Amino acid sequence: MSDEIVHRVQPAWKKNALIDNDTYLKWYADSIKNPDKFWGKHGKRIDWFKPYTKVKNTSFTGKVSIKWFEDGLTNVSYNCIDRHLKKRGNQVAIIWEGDNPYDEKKVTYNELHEHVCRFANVLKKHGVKKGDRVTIYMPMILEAAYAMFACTRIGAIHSVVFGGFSPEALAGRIEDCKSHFVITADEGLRAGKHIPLKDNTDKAIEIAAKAGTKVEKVVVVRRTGAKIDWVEGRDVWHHEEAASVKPDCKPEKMKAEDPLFILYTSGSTGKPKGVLHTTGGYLVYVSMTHQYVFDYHDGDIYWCTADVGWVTGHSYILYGPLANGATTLMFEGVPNYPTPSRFWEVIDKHKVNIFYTAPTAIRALRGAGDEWVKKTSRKSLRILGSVGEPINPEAWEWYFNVVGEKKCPVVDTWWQTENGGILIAPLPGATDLKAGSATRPLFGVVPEIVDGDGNTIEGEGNGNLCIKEPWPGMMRTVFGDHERFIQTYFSTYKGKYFTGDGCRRDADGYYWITGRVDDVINVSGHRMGTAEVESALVAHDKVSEAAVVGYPHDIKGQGIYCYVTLSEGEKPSETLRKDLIAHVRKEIGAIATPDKIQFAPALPKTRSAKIMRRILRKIAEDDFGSLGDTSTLADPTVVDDLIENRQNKR
Ligand code: 6R9
Repeated sequence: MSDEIVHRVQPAWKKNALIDNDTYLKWYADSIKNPDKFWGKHGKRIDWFKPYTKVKNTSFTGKVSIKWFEDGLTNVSYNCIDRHLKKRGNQVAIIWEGDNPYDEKKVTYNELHEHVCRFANVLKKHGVKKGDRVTIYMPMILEAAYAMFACTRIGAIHSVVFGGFSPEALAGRIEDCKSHFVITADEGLRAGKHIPLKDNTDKAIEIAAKAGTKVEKVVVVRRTGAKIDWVEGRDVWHHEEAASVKPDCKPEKMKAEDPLFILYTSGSTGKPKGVLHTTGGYLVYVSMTHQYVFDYHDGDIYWCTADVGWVTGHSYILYGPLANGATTLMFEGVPNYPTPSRFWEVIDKHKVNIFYTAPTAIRALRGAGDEWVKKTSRKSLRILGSVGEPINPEAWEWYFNVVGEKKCPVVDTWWQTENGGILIAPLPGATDLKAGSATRPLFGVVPEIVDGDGNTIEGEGNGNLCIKEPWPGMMRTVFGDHERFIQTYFSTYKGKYFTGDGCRRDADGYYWITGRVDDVINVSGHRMGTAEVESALVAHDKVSEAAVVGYPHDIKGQGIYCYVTLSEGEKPSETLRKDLIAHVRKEIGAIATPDKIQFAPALPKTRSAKIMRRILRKIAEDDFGSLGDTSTLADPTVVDDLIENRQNKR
């Protein structure tokens, strides 16, 4: 594109950079030519109890099987904690910054070791065994990190559920992986507001029990001291239990392909999928990408603003950085509390060098005005990162010019829950930047752009993004449903992993992600299946049918637009609209709050009764001049009513 803005690598970025452009090109070529040799070498960046002799054993066809380092034995908790103790026992591992700006804690690697060992022993004491699923429903507090590491230490599989999800959503996730253990807190705290996590957990456990999954133990961390209900024999206090067990716990020797964690994510159909990641390949991949994408050097203070409930929190708050012996910052609060200066104040307070956040936050803070940024120093900053959704060039430029004062490279990192770690991103000392492009693939990643008919597009072009070759950090299966894994990711284009994203490759070989091409929407960086919102709506007794689409939203990236057809005899009203919004929040959580609800007497359908979403998207975008062919509709007149009553009139 002619209007693209290029920012060349500055001499200062190159000076101490780990990777320059020649190295990138050479390593990339090596990684593609001989993956066994390349990963055989880089697999040694983590410690192994028993070294691997096999590196790669993978197939993207047939039953799809992905194994890396399969005969090696290792442990994630050992690699992220124990192996650093000799050299950096007294170095701060995690800086915790509370919701309240006066709350902070610093935990050294020695202290982290003891906290994690105690937590692991608490889990063992209450019957958690290797391979068991443990659901973690926590606010952004240190104990969330201890709990995750404790699971990895004893070989239990954690399933972290974002604290913003509703009891119903939590129950579904407990049930799906048959998790008999839950770790939670009395309450969470965000922007001064209290989130009733234990109360939600109690409700979720009841729902899961009705569906046949019995939760046996709940470990409760005290965060706010709020009054909560207590089930004797089932609920235990973390602080009491942790004080009662030994401060040491031997890490379990895990096979490289033993499951590490499950993380539920939304797709275009059905319930959220339990994405399963395993041990060895995942840790090699996240530690390597953390080091090179953020040009991480010993001593850097690193801050990723994600929540541990999302994959970014797993890979780039905890596992990647701590595998590298970093100091990582964990933030309980939100970007605009108490004021829109919060991020920049935290950066100054803790001398943050590397800062990684989401476009939705960047857009919101840009909207709040430059003065909130300019009153802070930010002189410690060296690298800025972005993740979660496409970053529009205006937001990118603001991040670069105003936040980074033209001195810090912006690394726009494209990847997905399924990927484990970053797949496409610039390297600070190597890659010229273009605002809005995730630039080039990382080592071992072979992107392929495919058209609607499955033909590969070479060179410049636009289409659907696939990945042709396996990489060590990728998911291995959908928990409990390998067939769904094959169907979802490997059946659209045979032998290729299909990402669900659209993408353009420019003349320089740079990748520009254009957003999802399926029925997944991205609201403030949170991934949501439109089908999930639809099924929440039709679960309401006054709704007979619903269709949900995304529309462009200045701050959130996409907003949620719902077309709702009411049951016979029901009448549209403001009260019902509010009721439906509350209903969706209850079923899924606040992140799924509908932005617009349009009562529609009928939805546009083809003669084979398929809802024509293309038309609904256009109307939601207030772009009904270009509806395209409507002649295949069973009843073309429904469209007139939809246009007439559209909610996004300009
Ligand atoms: C890590 C994460 C994945 C979806 C992905 C894509 C979008 C993420 C992006 C991006 C453009 C980026 N996405 N990073 N789009 N540029 N740098 O966000 O995982 O929650 O699974 O979402 O997010 O659409 O397919 P996840």
